[in-house]
Amino acid sequence: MSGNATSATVLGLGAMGSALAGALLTAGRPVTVWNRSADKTKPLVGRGATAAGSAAEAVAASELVIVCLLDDASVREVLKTVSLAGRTVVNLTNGTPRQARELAEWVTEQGAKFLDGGIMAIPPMIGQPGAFVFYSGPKDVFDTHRAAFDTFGGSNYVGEDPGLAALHDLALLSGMYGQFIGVLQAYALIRSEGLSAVEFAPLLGGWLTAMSNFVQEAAVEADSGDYTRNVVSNLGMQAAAFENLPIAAADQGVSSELLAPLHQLLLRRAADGHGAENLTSVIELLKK
Ligand code: FVH
Repeated sequence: MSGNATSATVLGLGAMGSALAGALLTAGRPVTVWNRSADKTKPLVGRGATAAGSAAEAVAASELVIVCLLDDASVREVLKTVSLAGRTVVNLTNGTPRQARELAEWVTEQGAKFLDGGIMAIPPMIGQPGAFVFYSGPKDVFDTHRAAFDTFGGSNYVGEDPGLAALHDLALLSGMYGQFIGVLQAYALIRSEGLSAVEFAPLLGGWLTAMSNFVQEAAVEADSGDYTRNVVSNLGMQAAAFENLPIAAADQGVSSELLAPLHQLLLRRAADGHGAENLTSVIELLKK
């Protein structure tokens, strides 16, 4: 095997792959990089990285191969051109649990070890406090390379099943996009009267913080399936109040399409006789 214990190869030098390679360089590790568009290797070469002429050459350079491409299809496309035997492939490309499990199986068949990961950071956060990455796959493989992973941010190992990192990643992103939906709708409503979103922002931030207990309270109910305890603001009341959101939006010339799915679920759950429960009981309608 070529390379040494502390070297790493990074396939994919988009915004995130470049940040990952940069963090490894900052930590003093020898790094070999490859990108489909070769010009993106230049800034990293300027910092000491070695640019490989092909993905195969890059994979040959290090036992540890970090993959950060656009999506599962691009990962498959690149990996099928290289020899993976004896390598450890760590896929930090965003994907689904099923994609991770299928890729794990294929990579293992090629004679390589595999971990999947989910990056919970934007590129400038890599190597900074607050960044963290989920990993799943064989624990001994995670332990072997943990020091390299820690250069990216916190390393959060979530289990042997390779699909679990993507599951955790997508669950957090679901929460994030749910919050983004609310923020976008709030600002569209405020702007419909020409008011300043910037001036309104502290009110919104404070309100979301005040409501953040919901995260923990809903978790307890989601686990137990009991939505009847400590009911303060019941679902029926909230379904009725929610009605005003699309009506007001229409009056203000604002679309309510971001709100419509939750509105429909609240109405269905209330019609099914669960109006006296907590709003969390909508989860029952999300289960298939
Ligand atoms: N950037 C972010 O905020 C998020 C944070 C959380 C994790 N995501 C995921 O990270 C993956 C990479 O994201 P990125 O930000 O680096 O994305 P781009 O800057 O668009 O770079 C894409 C790279 O993928 C290469 N690529 C695309 N298709 C192919 C292909 N068919 N064959 C080979 N390489 C391909 C592309 O190459 P090039 O266009 O420069 O030649 C870039 O290297 C991603 O899964 C995020 O969801 C980022």
